Amino acid sequence: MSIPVQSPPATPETPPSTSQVEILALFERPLLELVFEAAQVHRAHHDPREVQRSQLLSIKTGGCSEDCGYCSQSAHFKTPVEREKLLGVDEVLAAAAAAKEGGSGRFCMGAAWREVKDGPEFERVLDMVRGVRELGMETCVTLGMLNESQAERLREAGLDYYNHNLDTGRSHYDEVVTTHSYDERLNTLANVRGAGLAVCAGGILGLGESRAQRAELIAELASLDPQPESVPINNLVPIEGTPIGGEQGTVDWSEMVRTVAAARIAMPKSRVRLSAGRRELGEEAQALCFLAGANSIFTGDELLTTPNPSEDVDAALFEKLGLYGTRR
Ligand code: SAM
Ligand code: DTB
Ligand code: SF4
Repeated sequence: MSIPVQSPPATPETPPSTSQVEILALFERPLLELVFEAAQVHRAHHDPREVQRSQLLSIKTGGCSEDCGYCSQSAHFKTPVEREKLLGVDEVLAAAAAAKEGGSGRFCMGAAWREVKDGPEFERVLDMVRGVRELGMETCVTLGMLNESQAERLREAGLDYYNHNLDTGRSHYDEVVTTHSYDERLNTLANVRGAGLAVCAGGILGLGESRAQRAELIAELASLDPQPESVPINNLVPIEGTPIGGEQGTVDWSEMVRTVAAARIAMPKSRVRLSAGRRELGEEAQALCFLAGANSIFTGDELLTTPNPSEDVDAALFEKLGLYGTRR
């Protein structure tokens, strides 16, 4: 008798990790139950009235070689954003001084680069970091991918945080970007951590991802060891001319609240930043996000290329909610 030969199973999809399953279970809970649990975790690790404030500046705008499907600065899409060269150090330091005056404790400088290249422009960014440090502010940059020695040089210049987002779940990444990989993002985060810098890593909602892929993103961030000190959660700001901005729009406010809550429970000690998209969220949804554990925001009228609530609007909201802004 011949033994029937079994054909191998069809290539399985990567099974979800245990933590992804656990985090997805959080997303599936009744919203207010989830918010209550997240608020308890938040209170166990943080002063719930305190919200840290950072301010952004785009130091090099547009013309980026990458094709991130949501981004106003990609050279692949015709968007309203005009290209600008790398700013001068004096202009950046003037903006940082104004941000400090406005109550921000951290100044975050963003460049529309695929990666850092050694040379005069990187030297200029190092001078910006030194200058912002001398103003007594915390420093953060987001410059795309970087290698170990560049991370080391940034740390020596006085950099505190490096921002590099995973943006979405691994299984959705190729739908969003084709010019670099998820593993390249993780490799940069490893170089940042290896140089002793603090890690700022988060993502965006509204890229056409499923709820399971949102849970995948939070699980991936929470699995970084140590966990990121800072976790920005952005709601997509739809940009005219981009492939994602046109079609899919932003997610419902309740999904933003769920994601903040899941991030708070999975990363209890991190600062969870309610980042891009606050204008569209409105006061009530922001209030729920703060209750669910968001404890950091970007301040100032502009993010990188899009508007953000002005300082007086935020001050009125904080007053109403009994929150206070902190620099650290
Ligand atoms: N080029 C660098 C990089 O990609 O890491 C730094 C700048 S990039 C603009 C920084 C982050 O901003 C992105 O990773 C993404 O999470 C966020 N972002 C960009 N465009 C956005 C949009 N339209 N809505 C929400 N977040 C956005
Ligand atoms: C982050 O997570 N969000 C910020 C910062 N890190 C660099 C950027 C938001 C950009 C929003 C779209 C824009 O202004 O171009
Ligand atoms: Fe370039 Fe960053 Fe925009 Fe991607 S997100 S296109 S890497 S600036």
